[in-house]
Amino acid sequence: MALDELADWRKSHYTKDITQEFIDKEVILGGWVRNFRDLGGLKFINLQDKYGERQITLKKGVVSDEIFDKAKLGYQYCIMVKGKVKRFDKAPGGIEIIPSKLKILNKTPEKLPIDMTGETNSELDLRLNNRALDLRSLRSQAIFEIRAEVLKSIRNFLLERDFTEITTPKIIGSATEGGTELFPIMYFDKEAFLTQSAQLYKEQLSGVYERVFEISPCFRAEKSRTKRHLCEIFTLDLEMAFADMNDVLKILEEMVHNVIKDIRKNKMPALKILKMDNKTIVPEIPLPRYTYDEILDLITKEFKINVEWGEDISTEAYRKLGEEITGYYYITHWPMLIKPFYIQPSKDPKYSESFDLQMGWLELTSGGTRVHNKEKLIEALEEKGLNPISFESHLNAFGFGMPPHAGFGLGIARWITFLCGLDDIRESVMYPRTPDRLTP
Ligand code: AMO
Repeated sequence: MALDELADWRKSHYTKDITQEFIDKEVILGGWVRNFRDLGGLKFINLQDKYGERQITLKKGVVSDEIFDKAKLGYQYCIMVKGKVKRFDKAPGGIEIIPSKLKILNKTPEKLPIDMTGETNSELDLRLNNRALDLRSLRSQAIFEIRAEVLKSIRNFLLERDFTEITTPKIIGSATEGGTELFPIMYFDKEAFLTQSAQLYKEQLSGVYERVFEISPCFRAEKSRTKRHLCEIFTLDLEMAFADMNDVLKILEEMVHNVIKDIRKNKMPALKILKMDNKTIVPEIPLPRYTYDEILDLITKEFKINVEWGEDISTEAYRKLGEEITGYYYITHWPMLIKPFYIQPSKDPKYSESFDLQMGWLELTSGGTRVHNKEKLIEALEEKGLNPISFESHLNAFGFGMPPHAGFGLGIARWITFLCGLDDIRESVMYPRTPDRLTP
């Protein structure tokens, strides 16, 4: 079968635009065949575009024989339809389109590698292998609609509060988080690295624009094969000058509250597709706050899991913690021993002015008050076994009146995983990168 040309056809609307007000009007829709039924003298096509779907109805005798015979379609064929909008209560949205013309722009193999009708769940790796197709599914569409809403809501929230959106380099000359987990690259004839976080630059820019944020990719060369780790992550990095950890805790919990309110307000259909409409609840703020010591007490005394003071909390302990504390909460004042050089020690220097935002067992964010005194920052680097010379250009910025500042980094994919009720973080990223996955 020869394919049709696009020629001068253009969509008049998206499926979402076609409401009852369009009854008897002519429209041109374009998209993919999500489903079709052939009942002999009657054919139904579910045409799907980026926003949803509409039913195209072809009844022998009502539409021309030419178009009736042409409508031999396969799943995910790319089509355009010109037709009249009619009321039909049994169709989705109470509307059907009676076509006068049909263009078949592209075809698919008879058997698709994954189920696109939503009737069965294909295995995630198979879906990821065929991601451009999989992303058209209603489930994937719902996930990425929610992701878009989260990003929009974060931006609106921060821009309204005097934050400036910054962009910082992703190719760097030395480690930002100090030490391991860097991807080396060749930068002409020199070795360079992909950035692990916007940490150093956002700190420097807090000394310029006072309140800054960036939503950008960072790269973690960890060989962690878990359902919550990626090698290319996307983080919200925020930094505030003339502020300490308490100001950051406040702005972060307000932002979380606001984002979830926006999702509930604007993305209820997507939440329903994901069966998260009753589970995505706006948290009350202020969020509960626990110190590291309090959490350690709970883990060792109540759960009887052995964690030495000064150690990170194990996955097993986090899992148990998530059963006990189900919502969002902060863990503050971590041992300085396990925090990076840029974090400010507390009055008792065993502890630090740092925090994590947790959602049940999952860590979403870490942050804290930073060291802004240049001499102290040099000492802190040395204490962590890092060479201040490698950080020379960063340290320079601290010689020019760096204000006290604090901030956080939030893993967008981890948050989406939770908000959409996903089992595996890879589903929350369009093209995930893990130790085992570099394509598509
Ligand atoms: P951290 O390294 O804790 O802090 O990263 C911040 C947040 O990013 C997410 N995250 C990840 N998500 C998926 N896969 C990974 N491999 C991964 N690693 C981290 C987590 C985490 O909480 N510069 C500091 C932040 C700051 O202090 O401002 C930083 O990068 O959700």
